[in-house]
Amino acid sequence: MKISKTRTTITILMLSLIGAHSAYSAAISLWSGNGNALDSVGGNNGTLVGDTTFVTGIVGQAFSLDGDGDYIEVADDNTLDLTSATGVSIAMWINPASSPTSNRLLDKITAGGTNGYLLDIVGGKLRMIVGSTLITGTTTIPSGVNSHVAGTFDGTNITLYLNGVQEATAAASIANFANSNTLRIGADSSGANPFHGIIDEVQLFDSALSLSEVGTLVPEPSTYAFAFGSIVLLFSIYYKRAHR
Ligand SMILES: [Ca+2]
Ligand SMILES: [Ca+2]
Ligand SMILES: [Ca+2]
Repeated sequence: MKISKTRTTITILMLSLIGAHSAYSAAISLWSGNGNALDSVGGNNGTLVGDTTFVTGIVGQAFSLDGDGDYIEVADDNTLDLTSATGVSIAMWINPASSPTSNRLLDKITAGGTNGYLLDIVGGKLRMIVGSTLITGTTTIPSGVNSHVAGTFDGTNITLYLNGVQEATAAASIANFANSNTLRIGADSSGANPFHGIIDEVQLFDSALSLSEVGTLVPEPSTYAFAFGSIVLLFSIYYKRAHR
């Protein structure tokens, strides 16, 4: 009786961990940086520009950009022309090699224009632009540290998240939300404002992620390994006690 109850508890715990990922919104594109610039969920494969390369990242390998002419380029596609009807979310891991100042993270907007969306760093802080509205975070992004950054737009509001914590939110109005620009990771539409450092697991969604959905993207793999290890340890302790 005791072991059956324990097994039920363990099963629920493990299913919760698995379900934490599967029940949430799916990205339309994921550039994992695992040795190539391919989109592992959509058809929006990228190409490397400059001497962009790969290094050990947060999840497998990551894009490594030297801040001088390096970025990832993705051809325009209708699936990337997101609208206020669907919303948009951008999420990724970054680890700046030097103190970030003005650095594009993901860009699908004409530089200085109002026809798309971007997530970048300005004045060392996270920023998202959707159409004509911009919002800036409050925390200075550190260099040499993994930070998870995300920006969401639900058709009404833009919200920024740093490491799963909400940074800022503001109402946004969108006039024109589609363009023929190349999508770029690590530079703007003219190749300027380059990012210097590591970018990993870049995800683009055609919906607004919730706070809890952003939260599921944040734990680093070592955190999952620790959680899984803890459950296995607990199970073995309960199992041994039940069979004494
Ligand atoms: Ca990766
Ligand atoms: Ca370079
Ligand atoms: Ca287009």
